[in-house]
Amino acid sequence: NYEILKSRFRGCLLGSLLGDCLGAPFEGDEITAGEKTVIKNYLDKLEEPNFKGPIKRYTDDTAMTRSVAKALIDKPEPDFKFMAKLFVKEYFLEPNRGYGQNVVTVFKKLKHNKFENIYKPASEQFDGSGSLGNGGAMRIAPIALFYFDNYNSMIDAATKATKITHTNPLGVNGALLQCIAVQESLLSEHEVKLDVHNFVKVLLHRMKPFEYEDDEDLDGIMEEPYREKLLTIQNLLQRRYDRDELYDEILETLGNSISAPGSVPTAIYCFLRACLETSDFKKIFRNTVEYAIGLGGDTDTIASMAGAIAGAYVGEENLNHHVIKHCEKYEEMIDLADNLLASSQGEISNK
Ligand code: F2R
Ligand code: MG
Ligand code: MG
Ligand code: MG
Repeated sequence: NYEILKSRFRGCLLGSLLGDCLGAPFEGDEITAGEKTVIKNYLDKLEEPNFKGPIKRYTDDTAMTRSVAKALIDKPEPDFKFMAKLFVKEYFLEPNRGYGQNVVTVFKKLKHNKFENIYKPASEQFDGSGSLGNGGAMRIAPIALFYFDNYNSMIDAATKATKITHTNPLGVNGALLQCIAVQESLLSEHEVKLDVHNFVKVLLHRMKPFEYEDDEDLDGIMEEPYREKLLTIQNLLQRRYDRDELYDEILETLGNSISAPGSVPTAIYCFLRACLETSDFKKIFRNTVEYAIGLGGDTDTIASMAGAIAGAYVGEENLNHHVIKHCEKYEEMIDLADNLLASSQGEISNK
């Protein structure tokens, strides 16, 4: 159904934007119990219809997500050189969006070498091991949307889009896991309560081939880090908790870092935890984002990834529109979502 998909596409991209804009002020923070109340009050305030405040700026997470979406809209037969050019163009237009030092090296090399080999600069990062940062995962949502009805093409495109900056298997597989999670949540029906345990089972099953394939590359490191983390999520979800119980354990086992393995499973957990707590869709979205920011560390990115997953599930109408209006360029995000849907249905070949 087109209207349902439209709502889910919008929910996903707005959720991603909202998580980035609202999480960004806390990036790098260690969050104390007192600060959790500050975050709650901050979100409550933004939900007030008449609250006026400065526009919440987005960061690199959204800048790159927008480029991925634009690339797919303009070139529905995917063109990853074009995507790389959009990343670089966007960076040089607005370098002060909170990009990491290392990824900037990739952008400069791509430009310097005139995009001759779009995967070479990334493969040279970190002494040739490639980046395992979460920069691939943080921008992947538009690929999950565009290829919502074509799993194999989605995996292929997600891999190629990620390798422009992140070639380490942990960086790539983190982006794949986030992509799969967004697609799974997009396609989950509203008629029955989301089965969180089955959701994790699906992810475990889908990640298997990628982690086996990478065994040799990961020589000496944990062989199936993402599947191990998914098992941890399963365990955490099965245990009784109240709001703050398990907090330290989540930080210890899932993490809140700038690395893909230390943030993608955490984002997924934030969403599933919220689904366990309530069946009110509005609360699922709000609680997902609030919990993600409350974990501290890479707050913009974890809240953005969690927001994309939650938004794809609950749909636009369950995001608070007063909050959305505080986020920079939210109208453009809605247009991107609509064009992405039209483009994925073959309705516009060029826009
Ligand atoms: N860059 C940031 N945030 C830090 C900026 C400081 C902050 N504003 C503050 O002062 O509070 N945010 C944005 O970057 C993250 C995405 O990063 P990306 O694009 O993956 O970058 P990079 O540099 O490739 O990787 C991130 C770090 O991971 C470690 N790392 C990666 N690969 C490694 C390897 N093979 N070996 C060892 N370490 C590796 C490095 O420390 C990298 O710097 C998002 O949070 C986005 O919001
Ligand atoms: Mg950022
Ligand atoms: Mg990098
Ligand atoms: Mg970040």
